[in-house]
Amino acid sequence: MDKEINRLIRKETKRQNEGVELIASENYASKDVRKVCSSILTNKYAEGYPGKRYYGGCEYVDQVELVAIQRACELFGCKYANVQPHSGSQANAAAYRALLPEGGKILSLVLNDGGHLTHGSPVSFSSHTYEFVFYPLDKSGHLDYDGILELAKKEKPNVLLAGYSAFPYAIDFKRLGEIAHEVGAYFMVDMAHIAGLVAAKEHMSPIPYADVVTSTTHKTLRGPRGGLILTNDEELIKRINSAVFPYYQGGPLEHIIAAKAICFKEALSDDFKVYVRQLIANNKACRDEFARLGDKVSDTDNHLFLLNVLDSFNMTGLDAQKKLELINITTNKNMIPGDTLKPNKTSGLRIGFAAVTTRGCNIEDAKHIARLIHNFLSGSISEKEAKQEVKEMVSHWKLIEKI
Ligand code: DSN
Repeated sequence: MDKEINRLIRKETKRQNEGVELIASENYASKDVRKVCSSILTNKYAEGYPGKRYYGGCEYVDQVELVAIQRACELFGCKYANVQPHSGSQANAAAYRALLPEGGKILSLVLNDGGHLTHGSPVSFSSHTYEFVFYPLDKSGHLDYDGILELAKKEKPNVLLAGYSAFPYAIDFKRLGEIAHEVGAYFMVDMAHIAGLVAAKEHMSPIPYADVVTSTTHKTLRGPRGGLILTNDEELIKRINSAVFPYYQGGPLEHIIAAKAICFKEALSDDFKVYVRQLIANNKACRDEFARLGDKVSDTDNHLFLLNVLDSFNMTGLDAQKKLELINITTNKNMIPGDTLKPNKTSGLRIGFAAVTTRGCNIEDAKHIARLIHNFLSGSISEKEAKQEVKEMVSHWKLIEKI
C-alpha cells in the first residue's frame, strides 16, 4: 500500500487507540462496517434509484440499496427512507428543498445555542438560500416551548426545525410538532446527534410527529460517515428523492450505503440497546462527578453535556481543548448558552460519551475522567501524571481495530 498514506493511517490508529475520545459526535464503527466501506461496491456508478438507474449493471447495488432502505424503515418505524445523502449537511439541504421554496422561512435554534451550521449560520449555504429566524433558549438552557409557539405565530415560518448539535436535554418532539402544525408549518427534525438514542428507544422518536427527519449515521448510531432522510409522507419522499438526486448529488456511494445497511442491522440488536443505556449512564456519571467537584456544568438527559471551563477553571474553551490534547483527551470548544466569548474562543467544552463507551468505558472510568480533567485543568496534577492516568485507563479498553 502507498507508504505515505499507510504511515499516516498507522499514526491515526495509534492516536485513536491512545486517546480518550470525548467529541460528542464521534464514534468507532464496527469491523463489518469498515470492511464494507472499503468493498468493491465503490467501483459502481448507480445514479438514480433502485429499478430506475442511469447505468447498466445495477442489479446487485439495487438490492443493496433496497436492503438499506428496508432496514432504516424497520429501525426507525417509518414508511420511506432515502439512504443516499453523503452527509448530514447534504441531507438537510435536500430536506429544505423538499419542504420550502428558496427564500422561504425556517424557524430554528442558532448555532451558538447548540444548533448546526446548516440551521442558518451565515457561513453556510442555508442562510443564503432561506430566511432563518431563531428561537431562543430559556435562562436555564432548556427549550422554551411557549416562547417558540409565540414566535412561530408571529413569524409564520414554512418550517419549524428541531434537533441540535450541542444540546444536552431531551426534546419534546410531540410538542414541537403540534406547534409547527398549529401555525401551518412543516416540522423537520435533524436527529443526527441522538439517532442512536432514538433507535434504542432511549429518546422520544421524532418519526410520529415530524414531516421529515434527517440524520447522520456515524454519531451515536455508530455506522459509516453519511446521511439519511426519513418520512412517512408519500408526496414528500418523491420531492426528497429528486432533491438528493439529481438536484444536489450525482452517483450514490453504494459501498457506504451497504455499510449503512450493516449499521441499521447492528442498531436493531439487543447489544446496541445495552450500549446506548451504558452510554447515557456514563455520560451522566461524568457530568455528576464534575458537579460534585464544584465545577459549572449543564445537566444532561442524553449523550453529551457542556462544561463551563471559564467559570470553573478560568480558561477559554479553546485553551482547555488544547490543554487536554496534551494528555490525549480529545474534546471540542463549544459556546454555552449566553456565552460572552466569540465562537473561536468560547467559554465551554462539549463532552460526550458515544465513542469511549464503544471501547468499554464504564461508570468508574467516566467518573475518573471527570476527576482527571478537573485536576489537570485546575493545575493540581502535572501533565506527566495526567498522561499516565490516561494511558492506564485506555489500556483496559478495546483496541479500535477489534471493535
Ligand atoms: N459537526 C457535527 C458535530 O460535531 O456536532 C455536527 O454535524
